[in-house]
Amino acid sequence: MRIPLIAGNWKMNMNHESGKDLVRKISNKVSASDTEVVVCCPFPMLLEIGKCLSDSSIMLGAQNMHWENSGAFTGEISADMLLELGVKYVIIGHSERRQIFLETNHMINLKVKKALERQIVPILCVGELLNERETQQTERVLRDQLENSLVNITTQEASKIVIAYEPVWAIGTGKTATPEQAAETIGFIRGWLKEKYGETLSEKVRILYGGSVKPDNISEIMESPNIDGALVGGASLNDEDFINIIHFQH
Ligand code: G2H
Repeated sequence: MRIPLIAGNWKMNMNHESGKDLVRKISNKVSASDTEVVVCCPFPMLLEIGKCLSDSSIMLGAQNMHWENSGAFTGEISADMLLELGVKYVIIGHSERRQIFLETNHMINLKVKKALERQIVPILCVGELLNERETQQTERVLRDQLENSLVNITTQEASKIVIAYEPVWAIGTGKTATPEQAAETIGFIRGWLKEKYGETLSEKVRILYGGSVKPDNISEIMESPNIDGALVGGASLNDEDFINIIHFQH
């Protein structure tokens, strides 16, 4: 059985005060339940947000990390630095990192490997651009991203990964993939996992949907048995919206 996961991605939003206020409100309403909840806040807030979450079942996540342990990498953050702050999850290869900061599948692969080595759960993001979907290249693009981001990742390591399918054209645009598109594409990803790592592994890995997830579309997205949760951007910045997404099944 895969435990559902709802992860909030604050991106470059909030400050210490608004962030602490938000997580206090969320943790008051979210008890340890059958859904895991992660809050991925900006680096400078990890310490304080982590303290606010210390008595809660909500886990702390980061939005990126570097693959080296230490060294001359100005502006970068290592896995060990994240561990010191209590980080349990890290988003890797978000489309904004791929597109704006030109991260390649090779860099993403190194990050996934390092996160796994340090026992931080990587949330590996994959997804196609609008023109790729319109020209029927979605599966080719996803296969390429998955194959190259998971080079040298063993079956045992792969069982720890979370994959987030985020169609780039649905991110922050208010457009959501239809439940059928999300289910079909996530079904393809699970099929790829089965081909590469076997059926047992493919049934273990959690696959999330991301892209304009809101309280009013989460139930239909989660109808597919292949979809194990959501990576939520904009709606994770509002306590009521995020709580309603977490509690969607009730
Ligand atoms: C996709 C998502 C969270 P939003 O980036 O990763 O953001 O929900 O705002 O589309």
